[in-house]
Amino acid sequence: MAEEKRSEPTKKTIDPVVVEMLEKAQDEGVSTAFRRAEETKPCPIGHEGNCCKNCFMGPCRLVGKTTVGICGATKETVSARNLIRWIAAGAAAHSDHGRDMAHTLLAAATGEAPDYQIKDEKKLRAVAHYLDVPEEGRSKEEVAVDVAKVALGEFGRQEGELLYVRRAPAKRQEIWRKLGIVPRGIDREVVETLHRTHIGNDQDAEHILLHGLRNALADGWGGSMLSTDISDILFGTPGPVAASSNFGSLREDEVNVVIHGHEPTLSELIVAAASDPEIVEYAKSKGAKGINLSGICCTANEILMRQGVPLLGNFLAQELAILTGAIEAMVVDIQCIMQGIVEVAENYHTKIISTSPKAKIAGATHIEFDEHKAMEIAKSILRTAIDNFPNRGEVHIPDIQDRLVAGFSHEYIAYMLGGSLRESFRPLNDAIMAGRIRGAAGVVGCNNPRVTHDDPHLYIVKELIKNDVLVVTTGCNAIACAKQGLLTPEVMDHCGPGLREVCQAIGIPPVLHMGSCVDNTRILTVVAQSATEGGLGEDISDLPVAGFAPEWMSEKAISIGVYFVASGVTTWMGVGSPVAGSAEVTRMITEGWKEKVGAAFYFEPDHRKAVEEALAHIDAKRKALKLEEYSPTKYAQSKTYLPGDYYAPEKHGAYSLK
Ligand code: BF8
Repeated sequence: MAEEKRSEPTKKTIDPVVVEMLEKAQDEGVSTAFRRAEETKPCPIGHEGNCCKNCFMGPCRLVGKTTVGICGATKETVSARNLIRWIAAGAAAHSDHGRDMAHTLLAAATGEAPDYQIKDEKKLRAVAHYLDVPEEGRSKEEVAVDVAKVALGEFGRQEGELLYVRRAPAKRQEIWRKLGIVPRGIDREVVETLHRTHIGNDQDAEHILLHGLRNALADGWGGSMLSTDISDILFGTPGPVAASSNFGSLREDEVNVVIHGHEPTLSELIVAAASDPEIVEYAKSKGAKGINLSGICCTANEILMRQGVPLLGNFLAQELAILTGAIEAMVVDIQCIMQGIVEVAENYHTKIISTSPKAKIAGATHIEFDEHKAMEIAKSILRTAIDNFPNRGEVHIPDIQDRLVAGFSHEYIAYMLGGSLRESFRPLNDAIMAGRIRGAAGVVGCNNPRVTHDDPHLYIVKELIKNDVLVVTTGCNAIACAKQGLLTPEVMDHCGPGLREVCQAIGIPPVLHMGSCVDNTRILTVVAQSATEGGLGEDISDLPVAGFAPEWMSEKAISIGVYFVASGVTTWMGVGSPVAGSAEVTRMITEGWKEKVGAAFYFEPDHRKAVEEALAHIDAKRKALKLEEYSPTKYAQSKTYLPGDYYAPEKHGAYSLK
């Protein structure tokens, strides 16, 4: 065992499984991101956005007496450039994912990818409508070919406006047009960000940041939204599904395959292949009872939402899962995959299998995915995992598991609120107007070992529901919530009385899991429809809503945060500010953006303060709408009623695990 100072795992996480596995890592001398975060302090200059490395006269560090770079670029210019480069990279990642989904749809519709089908024809026809593709009297394949081609055209569009911009409320579109920030083409805005931030180009911070808004919108109302829609067309629009979470979902007597990354194209096929009798028999021939799938990061969310596959853990759990010694293969594709997993896997029998032509990892086994022979490749991956089962050594699976209900697409939310004859957001608006629901918040985003793992995520969600704020969640926040049982209907007993009444009436948890990070666009659709439904103003910025990414770390999180702000949702990012070095840029993205797009972009490392500010913001929006002042004692005050008086949830069984 390596000689090292024993740290206190409890300060690193609030997840007991992670505590247990960090102890094991320490005992076995295995390096994890938690330990590396302790050993590698962030560069204080880059951390605050004061480092410019866009040319080789530098990098210029704008600290102390140095207030400008060699070219004369000011702190404001450098800070703004750095921020919008984050947006460009985040938007590129989401949108390239969306592009791949469009290619898969095209190949599925033409029969070139026979393992994929159009599972949701209703959604296909709805998307066709948004993309001006005629659908009446045409076969689903004909429509799908055109939908895929128009979608691909949106990436390379040079002029005009992205078609999905029309899905935003009219008033919001006007704001964007007036500011000149309607995205013209998805790729175009990313390229223009890189161009503008090249040495000697755009040097007015405010002007630079305006393009940042446009670039982020190209992600939210472009690449990401297309990605979600096409995933639904190919794999089905999610509806409620019960499943489990955390490491207790691993099985000692089965071949454990963990799917990690982001694109559902491969993972959906692996799920299908895992129940193929030939593959199951093969697993049995190696001494296993079967194949047990689980997921990490957003792939986990994708296959949970549609297939009920358990969530093993969020971003910071990926290395720790391997330490169980119980995983035969960790199959990865793109994004949020730590290079560190290969080194951890060297200590155990786990095979890391990379699959994307875009992402190889030195030391991993590469089985390249090709949608044209998807099932064959999925089976070959599973056989590789099965072959590894006899190599297992000692296994340590923490006996902790929680239950969850996920699958809340915006389509399902409209259906559950309005019923099949009148799918609608009207009841949501009515509940907000009546003050039963004080407001709504999206709590999303990553893990970051610079803060106590899952703590800010869960604190914020619990405080919000306690204060009658309905929460929608995606990404790694959703997984954090799942692991704490916050995605179960029983949690309604811990929320404010008004919100509880609404949850009881509909039979939903107060925290709704809406999917992966690209599925944040489902939240955009909810707020857009809520704003146009009537009674809560005319624009998204009128709504009593807020956004949070309490443990953000990725460029994608910045892009998401900014497209929410550009859409009118004031958003609080945790951890720290990448533009802290420039008071002027900080002012521009807070007060400045509030004036321009009606919403501010805050970086607030104190999550307690962030919640207080967000609740005050929600109340101010209620006041501006002339709604009745929120009161926590207005609803459900009858002392004769206790939850469970009339109805015993345990007898119902709808949410219980199989
Ligand atoms: O896209 S929340 S750590 S997994 S970046 Fe990554 Fe962040 Fe998790 Fe999904 Ni999103």
